[in-house]
Amino acid sequence: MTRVIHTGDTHVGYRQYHSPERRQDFLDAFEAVIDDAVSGPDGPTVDAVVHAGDLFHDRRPDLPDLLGVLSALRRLDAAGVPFLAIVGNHEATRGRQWLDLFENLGLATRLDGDPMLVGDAAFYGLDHVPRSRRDDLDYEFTPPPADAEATALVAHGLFTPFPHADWDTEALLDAATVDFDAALLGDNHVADTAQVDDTWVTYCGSTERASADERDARGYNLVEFGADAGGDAAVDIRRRSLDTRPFAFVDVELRDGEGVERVRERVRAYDLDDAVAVVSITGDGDPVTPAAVEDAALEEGALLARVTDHRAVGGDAAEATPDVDFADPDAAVRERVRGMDLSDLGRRLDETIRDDAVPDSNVRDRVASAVGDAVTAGALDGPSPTDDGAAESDAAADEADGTDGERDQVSMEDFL
Ligand SMILES: [Mn+2]
Repeated sequence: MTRVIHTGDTHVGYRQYHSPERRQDFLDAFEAVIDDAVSGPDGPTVDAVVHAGDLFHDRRPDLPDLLGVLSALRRLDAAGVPFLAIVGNHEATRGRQWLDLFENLGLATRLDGDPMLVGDAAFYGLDHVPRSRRDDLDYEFTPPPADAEATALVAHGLFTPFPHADWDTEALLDAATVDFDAALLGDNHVADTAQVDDTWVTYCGSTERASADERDARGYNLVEFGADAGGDAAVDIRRRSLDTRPFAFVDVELRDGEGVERVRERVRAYDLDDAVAVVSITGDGDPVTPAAVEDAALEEGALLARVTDHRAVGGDAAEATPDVDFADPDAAVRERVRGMDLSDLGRRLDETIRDDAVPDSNVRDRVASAVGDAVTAGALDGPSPTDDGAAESDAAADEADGTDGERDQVSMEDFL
């Protein structure tokens, strides 16, 4: 029998609501998972920790986050528990990945089309692949060793039959040259499990709330691979919850004549000690100043408050406005953009332009490089943008030296 922790979507380095405490929370959640892996009464509780992508929130994590992850991986390594991982969409770069650095240090194994045997289960990996390049995938995997009793594919993307899916699991499993017993997935932050034909397909969920609609308790999967009485592979998937930052979801429906005092009263009814207060206002009533609501939450001991007014502005006749997130408009925009049908290139450009960590002076180069990259990948039709030679030469240079083209930022290459 082989027993693993299946985790993912850790998003270490995410400074949610611009809060340094929240940023620490994401690293703490990763450490809590590692704690659970190494600290059974008789040593490690599992044979491996499997990470399904988005370990980091960003391609260029800051040093404290890197060092935090490194030290957690060292603890795992010292306990003799392998860390098997793939690359998610948040951390994907062209060229080398942080995961390659960890592998280089002997602290991780990057899963791919070749089997990685742990106990009697063989693990394979499929990094996140943008939609535009999926048609080229052949899903060819090296057959498992004869003594493997079970096979699992670790993949990052939005797979059917779960919500927001754009990647057909059934088609993937049909095309795959290995008959997988389980698919351990990342990307969708909602934990869920289903069966597709004979394969168990499961999302482990995120380990901290990366957005305010992640209301359920956070956690990870504990997955056991064994053989049933008939000798066929048996897969057992259980949820384990994590003790994360408390969130208080305060939903207030205002009636005519009610206003900020009613909202403040509702906020005060919650235990907000060190909590993130997520206040949502619907209904009618008077205009509400978010700052006045935030003050009430902070007086109750909340770490921070986020107030969203879902009501129409400008009277009954006005159309409902998009939800505005006063505490973190950037996150609100990101959520909406994610819901739109943008091409991968569009999304990359949007990320680049929006990313605070990219100095303004670098945006032009990065956009040019992203466009050049898309041209190289054949994602765009028509002639290449020859009016901007930088695009192609940048991309070509990056291909050649395997860097991300940003030597003035902390880069993985500085560590290799
Ligand atoms: Mn994610």
